[in-house]
Amino acid sequence: MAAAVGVLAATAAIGVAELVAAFGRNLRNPLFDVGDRVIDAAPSWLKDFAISVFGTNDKIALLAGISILLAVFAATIGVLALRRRFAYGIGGIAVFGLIGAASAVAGPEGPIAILPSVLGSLAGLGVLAWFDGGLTSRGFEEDAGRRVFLTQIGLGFAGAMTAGIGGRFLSGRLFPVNTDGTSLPAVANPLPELPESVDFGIDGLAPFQTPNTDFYRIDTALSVPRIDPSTYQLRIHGMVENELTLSYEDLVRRPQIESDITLTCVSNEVGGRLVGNARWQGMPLDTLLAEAGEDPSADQVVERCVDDYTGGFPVEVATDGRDALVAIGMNGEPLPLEHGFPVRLVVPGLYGYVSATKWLTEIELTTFDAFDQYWVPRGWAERAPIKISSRIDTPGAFANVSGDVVIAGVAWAQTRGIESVEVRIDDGSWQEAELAAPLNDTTWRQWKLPWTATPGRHTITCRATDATGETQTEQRSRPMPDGSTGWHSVVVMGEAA
Ligand SMILES: Nc1nc2c(c(=O)[nH]1)N[C@H]1C(S)=C(S)[C@@H](COP(=O)(O)O)O[C@H]1N2
Ligand SMILES: [Mo]
Repeated sequence: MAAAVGVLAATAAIGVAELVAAFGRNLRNPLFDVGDRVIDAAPSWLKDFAISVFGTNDKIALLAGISILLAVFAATIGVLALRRRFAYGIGGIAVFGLIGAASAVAGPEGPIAILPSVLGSLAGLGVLAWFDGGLTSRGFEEDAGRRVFLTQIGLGFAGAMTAGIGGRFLSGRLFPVNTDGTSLPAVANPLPELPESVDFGIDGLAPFQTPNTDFYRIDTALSVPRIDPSTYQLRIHGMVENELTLSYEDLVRRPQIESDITLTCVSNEVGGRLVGNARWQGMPLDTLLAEAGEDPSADQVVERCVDDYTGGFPVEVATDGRDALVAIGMNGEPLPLEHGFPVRLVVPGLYGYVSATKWLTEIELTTFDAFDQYWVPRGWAERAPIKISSRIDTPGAFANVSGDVVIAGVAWAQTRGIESVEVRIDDGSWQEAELAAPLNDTTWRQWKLPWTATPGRHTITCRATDATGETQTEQRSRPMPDGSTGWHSVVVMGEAA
């Protein structure tokens, strides 16, 4: 029973912290704050593992893991405090409060950021004190005492959950980030509408353009950064002649272009879904760099973000004519909060971790010798061009198939373009798939192949060749350190037609 009191104390602490956090623009629940630091400190094999096992649910898994650990600690503290000495309870809660406060105080809000941790800890202590002594004096062994206790615990949990859920509900409502009121400026030379020929429109096949709400999301931020566009600034500095500082208004007023670019995460496993295609709007990075006047001895563009994430990629990639964009729009809308509002970078042909930085605040010209971006010390490659890849979308794994079916999928080799895709049934010969029309060399291409399924179990395999003539290697490799390789296969069950 003392254990239940401990867990209730922790729940109350987190619930109150969440509620308090709702009352400041940059205040955060210490659980998220500490979680972010755990993510930053975690060894890369663990992150790699988390992404490969839980995919884009990796954060939910982390939070669940933290919650279970916390519950065990809380139960122990409860037992120690109520059965041994109350001082253990004070000590235990103080440790958590201090960890929360310490990790918060480094943030943009300054000292006031410890408020959620402090008030949360006090709530936890309050719960412990309330039950301290009461357990024994009220005679838990008697039915009446037990009923009172269980009622109080039940009410306590209800109260703590209400505070937490209320806080969640209020957060972002008290201090809304006005993305709706932000409208995209017109583009002088808008791209024509996407031709129908790029999309076969097959059920189960990823659409050519990924809707914003379906776009994969990968980042190390547990709670989405909320940047007010009215105070936003982008600084371009480092090895440049004239440092530039641009407000969101400044960026919006500059000439805009649109570009269709397929983004890919380096953590994408063979057959994985960490890839999506959008029409991005923004300004070309090379014109901004030219305006700043880059020092020719700089060889790395480093990006810094509000969540302390950093990216880094070769200067020549920014200036070789591809559409590297300081982007403010995605599929005709301002960037969604999860995808970097108000400003991010999108660079065709490079995996997202080095280039597609969200919530961007600084672009710094430097050298590869002088700086390693976020993932490099964690074992990922410094240079990260996207590898040629192809995926079977339909039929799905272990689908029952019969008669005439269409095998279809997508293939990508950004900045080279896809030349052909071949498909093999079991150990048969490679058959050339039909490709949807190419749009440009920075987007993926759909492919399809009709097939008459025969009874029994079949393995379907695909492989792509890019416009330089390179074919995907059969050799399987893990995403670490510079992207997965290998052919994607699915097993299907043929039934008599
Ligand atoms: N600020 C910030 N930007 C980031 C990241 C991050 O953790 N923080 N992750 C990168 C990674 S690994 C990828 S694959 C892309 C994914 O962009 P998306 O979430 O819009 O699909 O964002 C990149 N930009
Ligand atoms: Mo990524």
